[in-house]
Amino acid sequence: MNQYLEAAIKAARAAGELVRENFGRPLKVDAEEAHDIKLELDVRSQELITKLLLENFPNHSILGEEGSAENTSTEFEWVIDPIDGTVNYFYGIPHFCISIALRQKGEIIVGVIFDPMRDELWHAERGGKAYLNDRVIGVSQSTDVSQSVVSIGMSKTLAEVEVALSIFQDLLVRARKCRMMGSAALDLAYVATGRFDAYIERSVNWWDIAAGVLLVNCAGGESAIAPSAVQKGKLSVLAWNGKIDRNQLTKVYP
Ligand code: LIP
Repeated sequence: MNQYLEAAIKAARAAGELVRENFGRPLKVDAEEAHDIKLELDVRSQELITKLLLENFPNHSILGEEGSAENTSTEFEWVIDPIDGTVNYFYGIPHFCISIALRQKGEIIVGVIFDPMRDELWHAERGGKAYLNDRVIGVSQSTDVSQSVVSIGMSKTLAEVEVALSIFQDLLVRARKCRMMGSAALDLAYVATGRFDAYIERSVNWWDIAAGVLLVNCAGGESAIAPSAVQKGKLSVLAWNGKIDRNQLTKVYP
C-alpha cells in the first residue's frame, strides 16, 4: 500500500470517527439555504483530514468543500469532501461518508470513501483493483437498463432540479428501479460494488466524485465527466458498470 493511500485511509477513519460520534447530537449550522445545509462539523472534519494529510505531505495542495489551500509548486492535490451527504447527516439519516482522493498532475491516483455508520471503507489506486474492507469488488453484470438500478443525484438550483427530474422521469419507466440517496460518493462506491448499475448527476463538485470515479474505473466500470450544462464551474457525471450501453442510460450526454 503506498504512502498516499495509507495516509488517506488513516485520515478518512479519523474523520469518520469524529462524524460518527457526533451523529444524532445537536449540531451547529453555519449556513442554511433552500436545498442545502452547511454544518460546523463539516469544517471540523475537513480541518482534521487536512491536518493529518499535511503532517505527512506539508507541501501538497488541498481542494475541499470547506476550503482550499493551493500550492503551485507541487503536482499533488488532495480532494476532500469531509461529509458527503451533509443533509442526510443533519436529518439523522445514516447515509453519508468521508471522501478523499489524491490527484497528481490532475489525474486521480488514490481514492478512499468511508461510511462510518456501516464501517465500510472503499479504496483504490490508479491501475489497481477496487476494494471494500480489503476485499476485491467489481461492478454488476447487468447488460440492459431494464435490469438496472440507477441512482440519480439532484442538487440545489431549480435548473439542476429540472434537468435531474427529466432524467428521473425518463429512467423511472425504463430502469428496474431508480434511487435518489443524497450522497454522490456513496452512489459511486455502490456502483463499484455492484449495488447500483449506474449513477447520474448533472451538477456536482470534484470533491463529491473524485474518489468514487476512481473506484468505479478500478472495479471494471466506466465513468464520463464533463463540464455541467446547468451550472458553471460544476461537473456532470455518468458512472456505470460498463456493460449496459451508455445510450440506454441517458439520452443527454454525458
Ligand atoms: C451532496 C452530493 C449529492 C448532491 C447534493 C450534495 P454534500 O454533497 O453528494 O450527490 O446531490 O446536492 O451536493 O453537499 O452533502 O457534501
